[in-house]
This record gives sequence, C-alpha cells and structure tokens, in this order.
Amino acid sequence: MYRETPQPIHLKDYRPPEFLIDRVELRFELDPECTHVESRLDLRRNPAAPPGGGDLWLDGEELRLTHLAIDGRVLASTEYRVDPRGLTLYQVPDRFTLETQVEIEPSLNTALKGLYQSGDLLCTQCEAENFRRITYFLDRPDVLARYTTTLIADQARFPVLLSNGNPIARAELTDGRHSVTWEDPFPKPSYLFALVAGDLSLIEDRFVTASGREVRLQLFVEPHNRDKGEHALNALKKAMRWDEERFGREYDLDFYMIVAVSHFNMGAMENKGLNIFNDKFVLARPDTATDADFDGIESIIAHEYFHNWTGNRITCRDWFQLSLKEGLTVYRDQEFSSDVGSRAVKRIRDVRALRTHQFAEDAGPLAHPVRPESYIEIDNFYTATVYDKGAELVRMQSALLGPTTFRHATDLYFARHDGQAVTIEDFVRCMEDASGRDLSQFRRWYEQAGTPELFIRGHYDAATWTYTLNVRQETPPTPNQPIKRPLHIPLAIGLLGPDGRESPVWLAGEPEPPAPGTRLLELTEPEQQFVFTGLSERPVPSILRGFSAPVRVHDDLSDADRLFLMAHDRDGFCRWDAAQTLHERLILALVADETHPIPEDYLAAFRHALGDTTADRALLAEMLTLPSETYLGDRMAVIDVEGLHRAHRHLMCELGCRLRTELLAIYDSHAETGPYVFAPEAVGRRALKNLALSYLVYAGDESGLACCRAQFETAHNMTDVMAALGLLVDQGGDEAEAALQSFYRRWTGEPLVIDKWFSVQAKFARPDALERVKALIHHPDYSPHNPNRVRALVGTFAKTNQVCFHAVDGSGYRFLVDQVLELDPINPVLAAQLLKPFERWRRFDAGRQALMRTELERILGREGLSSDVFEVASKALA
Ligand code: B3K
Ligand code: ZN
Repeated sequence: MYRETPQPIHLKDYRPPEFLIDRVELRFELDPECTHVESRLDLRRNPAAPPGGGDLWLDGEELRLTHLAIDGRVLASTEYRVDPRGLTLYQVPDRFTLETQVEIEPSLNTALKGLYQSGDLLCTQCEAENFRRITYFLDRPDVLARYTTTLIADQARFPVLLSNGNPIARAELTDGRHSVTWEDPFPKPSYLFALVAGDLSLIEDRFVTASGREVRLQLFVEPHNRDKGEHALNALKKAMRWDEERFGREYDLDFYMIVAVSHFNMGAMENKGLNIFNDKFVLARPDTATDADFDGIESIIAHEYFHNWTGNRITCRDWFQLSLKEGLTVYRDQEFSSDVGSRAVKRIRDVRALRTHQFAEDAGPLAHPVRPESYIEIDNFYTATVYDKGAELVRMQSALLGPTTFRHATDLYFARHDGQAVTIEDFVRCMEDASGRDLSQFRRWYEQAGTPELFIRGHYDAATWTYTLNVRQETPPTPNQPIKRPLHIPLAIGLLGPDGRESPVWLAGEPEPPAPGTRLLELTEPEQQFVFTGLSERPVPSILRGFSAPVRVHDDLSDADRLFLMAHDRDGFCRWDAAQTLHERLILALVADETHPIPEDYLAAFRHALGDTTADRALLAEMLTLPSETYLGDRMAVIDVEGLHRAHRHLMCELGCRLRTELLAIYDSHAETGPYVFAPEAVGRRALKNLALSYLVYAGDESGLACCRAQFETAHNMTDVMAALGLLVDQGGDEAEAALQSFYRRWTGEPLVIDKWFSVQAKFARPDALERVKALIHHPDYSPHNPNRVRALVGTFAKTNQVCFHAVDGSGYRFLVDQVLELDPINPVLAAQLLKPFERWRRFDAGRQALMRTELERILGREGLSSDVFEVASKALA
C-alpha cells in the first residue's frame, strides 16, 4: 500500500547488478503462522558493472529481520538500514557470505504473493518481484544463482515437502518434524524459486527423453482430486515429445513436478522443475470439466513446460523484456495446440481472443508496446499485448524467415543464450543472424503500441489481365506515442478464380508464375501497390491468410465476395473471417434499423454450411457463431449497448426460426453416443450440436427447449450439461431456478464446478442479473479470498454481461468498484485485474462515460490504495 504517488520505473534506467550471487542456501522452518527463513548468500562484485559506491541494496518486503551477519560476524545497527522496501548494507567487501534470518506470516498473506497458505497447503508465487517477500535478495531476473533449499515442517501436517531440482537429503527430527533438502543444479533467477508443503497425493508417470533419459513426472493434488489428474499428465507427455520434435528441446532434470492449488492469482507458474498451477488448469474429469476446460489444461500444461527453455534456461534481463519469454512461449503453445488439434480452429480462437481483448487494450488508455518503456507495477503488465501480440510478433518472424530458417534461428538462440538473462533485441538478432535478413524495421513492432490498420483496394483490368492491390498502412496514435512509423508487415494473400480454384499469385515483372496458392507479400511503406498478372478474370482476393499479421483490415470486398470466400477459400481462417464479417455487418445494420431484412443469400449460405456433412464440425461451429456483443461494441464509433443486445438476439432468434429444420437435424445427428472422449472430432461435434441448440432455444422453439431440458437432465459430460444449463438460466423462470438448485446440490463439494454455478448466474442479460450477483456475494460459498470464485462471479459479470454491467443507471459500475475497493486490501493483483472493463470507458455514450469517470475517481479518492489499482485507475483516466 502506498502513501505517496507511486513512481514509474523506466527501461532506459536499466543498470547491470553491482553484485552477483553465486550460491543460495535456504532453510525454512515452515509454519503458517510464523515461518523462519534463514539464508546464506555468496555474493561478489559484478565485474561487468560500472563501479558504484560500497553499499549494497537488497530487496525485502514484509519481512521481520532477526539476524544479519557478514562472513560470520553479526552486524551492528550502524552497519545497515532497514526500510519497508529493503535493506542497505553499508560498505561491504567485494566478496562475502551474507547470512540473514527473517520471519514471515504465510497465513496472513492474502495477496498470494511470496509464501502463502492455500487451504491446508503452503506454497509460493515469486514472479515477478515476490521472492523479496520471502528473504532479502537481489530480486531481479538478471541475477542467476544455484539454490539449495532445506524445508522443515511438522510431518503429520506437511508430509510432502517440495522445492526446485532434486531431493538430496531427508531426515526425521525428534520433535515430530521432518526435513527434506533440495538442490537445483541450474542457476536461476529468484522469480523461479518455489516451495510447496502439505498433505498431497502423488500421481506418477514417466517420460523417456529423445536421448534416453528417464524423467519422473509427478502430479501432486489434494487427495480427493486423485481421479482428475490423468488428462494433465497426458498433456505433459505430449508437450515434452512435441518440444523435442519441433524445437529440438529436451527436458533437463530427473523430476518434473506439478502441484495443483486452489488459491492462485493467475493460471500457473513455471518454477524450475516445480510448476505450481491454479487447480482449474489441472483437474478434469468428463463429468466435472467442459471441453474448454480440457483444452485450457492441455495448452497451459504445455505453456508452462515450454517455459523450461523459453524463460528458465534462457530468461529475461529485466521485466521490460517479459514478452521475450511470454510472447515466445505463447507462440510455442499455440503451435503445439495446432499440431495436436486443428490448426485452423486454433488460429480462429486465438485471433478471436486477440481481436476481442488485445485490440481493445491497444486502442484504450492503457495501450503499451509489446516491450513497454515504463511501468508502476509489473504485475499490471501480464497483458494480452505482452503475451498475445508478443506471440504474433514471433509468428510474423517465423513467416518472414520460413519454417526451416526459423528453426535454425531458434536453434541459434538456444545455443547462444543458454544460461543467460537476455533481451528481446538478442532474440531478434538471432533471427537476423540465422537468416541474413535485416529486421531493423520489424523491430518497431516491439516499440510501437496500437493496432495497425490496412486499407486495401483492388482493381481488375480486363485489358491487361492484371489485378492491382493498393495497400495503405496506418497506426493510430496511442498514449504518449502520437506519431507512428510504418511497420514491416507480412501480408499473406491468395487469389481465387471464379470457379473457386486458386490462381497463381504472379507479380508483374516476374518471368514465371509461381505455383497456385498463398503468397507472402511484405509491406514496408506507408502505401504500396502490387500488380498481379496472368488473370483472365477478376479474382476474389483472400486477404491476410492465416491472420499473417495482427492488423485490422478495411477492404472493398462485397458481401457476394465474402459469401464466395466463405464457401470456397482453402484458408480456414479466411473462410471464418468472411463469415464473421457478414454476421457483423448484418448485426450492425440491425442496430441501425431493426427492420433490416435478413438477406436470403446469407441464410442460404448458413443452410448450405449446416447441410455439408463433410465439413470439419469445429470449424463449422466457429463460422456459425456470431461475434460477441463485446467485440461488436468495439466495432462501433459509440457502443450502443441496448441496440447491440437487441440486434444480436434478434438475429439469433431469426436464424433459429428460419433454419429450424436444419438445426434440429444437426442436433439429432450429433447426439453423444458412447463415453466422453476429448479429441478434436468429438469436441467439434459437441460444439456444433450445442450451437444448434442455442439458436433453437433463443428462437423459443418448443422442440429445442425440450431437447435442452432433456440434455440438462441426462448428459454425462459437463460440456453438454453447462450448455443446457446456460440456456435454461438465460430463459429464466422456475425451470431455471430448479436447474440451478439441482446443479448446486449435485456439485457442492467440487469447488471448480461450483465456480461454474456462480458464473452461469452472472453471465446472462437477465433483468435481475445484478441483484442476483449481489445476493451471491453473500452466499456462504463465496469468498473474496479465492481468486477463481471472485473471477467466476464478479469477473464474469463485468466482462461478459455487457448489458447489465453497463446498465444506464450506473448500478453495474458502482457494484464493480465496491468490489474492487473491498478486494484491494486483500489481493491487489486480483483487484486490478477486475478493473479491466473500465479501460473501454471512453467508447460509450456521454452518460455512461460520466458514470464510469465518477467511479474511477472514487477509486483514486480512496486512501491507502495499492499501486496495482492506482496504476490502472489513474492511467484509465489520464
Ligand atoms: N509466468 C507466469 C505468470 C506470472 C504472473 C505474475 N504476476 C505464468 C505464465 O505466463 O506462464
Ligand atoms: Zn508464460
């Protein structure tokens, strides 16, 4: 909590550390109420740092110092100074051993940063700057040390004691306690330190690496969750094999441990050899977890595993380089999911998320470059921009280099920087050195915030058989970056002939046409023209294939062109995108005029798609899913909350009525037979079936409603149960209440399922949604101390229930701010996460803007606000 205005930290102020730490020995006497931490650090002056003064600064927060000695000599009080941020040691030698002892109170640590209690467990979260809440340290990622950690605790209460690396000693002590010593052979930054203590059940598996080493895979869960770990372990094995094959990366320790905990601020954490996970991203059984949950588990397990090379073996020099590990690791997990599932469907989902969250962030008051230049609270920069736009920048480099050269470039990166703390610049240089390409203009992507816009015009000349594409790029100004320079943008395109076949994308002046198919154009100028030749008829261009760059495209295609692309394009992403644009234009037309007709050719395309029994079910479901109200809002000059909701509903209802026969046929022919399997085919079938059901129910169709009731009663998998429950809750009335009650009774005792029960009640635009959410805050199962529960209820309401959150009387805004202010002293990271929807505040009408502004000002008026919430609220208003 701050008293003065928190000050930003700037990238330009980076200095190498004056001291290095070679070895760390830690000894924990664990107790939730009072844990003793002893540390011995071998320090030496950094030969690479410019000479500084003789003092040494160590980070340390919320620690009670009980002992301090240098080379065995206890320091007098004149030889050091303690303040709330750390410890200054005056005039230290060039090389010495520092001993400290501190006390900490895990049970009072509601912020879940550092060492904290989750249920009966003790666990840690040190990224980004929380190791300093465990002991005094140079808590920065460019200080890499070897750790030996001894954990001592009551044997009955904490039978399992884990830390990074390998166990090297165990002992039973006479007082009922026991100890385990762990040694991590790999030097690591402090943010990758972890420990866990508790009564955990072990599920074990093994993996033999490409070079023949056996790795023990250990998943630790609370005993009652033993039957929900299989999927996570399978995902881990798949990820390990994939990383060997695709990136040549093998695992390096004898143990790979994953622990699932119920209180966690994010998804998971890649601590070396000891991942700690939010249990939501580990535990799954077909009857408790949906397909989306199974999918999330697979990709997050993979993501954390991939960090072992991109993040742990090669780490970040400073936190401004966060995307070095996060962007690259997201790119790697996206590629993994594409390879083990459907590439087109994965791409579509990632693009949908990027457009909904990252584009909004990039267009709002907290827009920042992938490599930010300053921050107040680094926890606020684990953003869609750093993660997902960062992944797009890696993807563009892989496209510019091509797969073989890109692999050489990543090999070079791993060989050149293994064991180092490096920068984004070091990564890009590897891309250049391996390819011989000049990426100097490309680097601007890392520095420049905002989503570039492409304005594309096509012209066909029948006389010369040429088709000309004129492409202009422009990036709108963002806070503190009024002027933008042109970017190096890979633009993948195809040209479709009137029969739907691919034409060669043949640039005028080239002697020979290339083979028909996709071609990567490179934009570098503010405006460029591409002339394609050899075209006897006007082609339909397929633009930005595979979403080859994170840009917005404004083209001059007609609705007929889009229907054509939707039917014929070989690029799954472009087929989907054509359908989405058609849905979007229609909904926006309905906002403007409720009586706007639903075009017959649009209905026919829908009907045709539903009848195509050969099409990939998952892709079809994506194509026929309408864009969300949140996304559509961002496409309007001023977001029309009610108009959008009405139009969206109206179109769902019309489609349900007009396509009733086809939708019922889909529903019937896609019924679940046999036991649940999580495989792309089966997931796609369920997605399409449940989409058909939603159209029917929104249309008020009696047979659809009957199917929905029956599905809720009889389905054996959570995907189908939740799909039906959501539709029933949306309909409201006694039936909804009865369904909610029976669901609650069935699943009480399964917190992750009860989270779904909370979120389904917050999600739908029912007139009583806010009252219900407010009442649920007082439900005995609600707790502000559990981030999953808070996100399920408050987060779902504010993020997905656009109509109720943006109620014109401001009641939704007041509710959210009340919650944020209540949570801030408990868990500032979570409180700041909840403020995200306010970043869009300037996109609404004047009345709502005024209401939101008042609420943001109310936050800033609160005394003792955390720096996390202060940063978001103050920047939102700036
Ligand atoms: N690296 C962690 C995120 C840590 C967030 C700290 N506020 C998880 C991940 O991206 O894999
Ligand atoms: Zn990550």
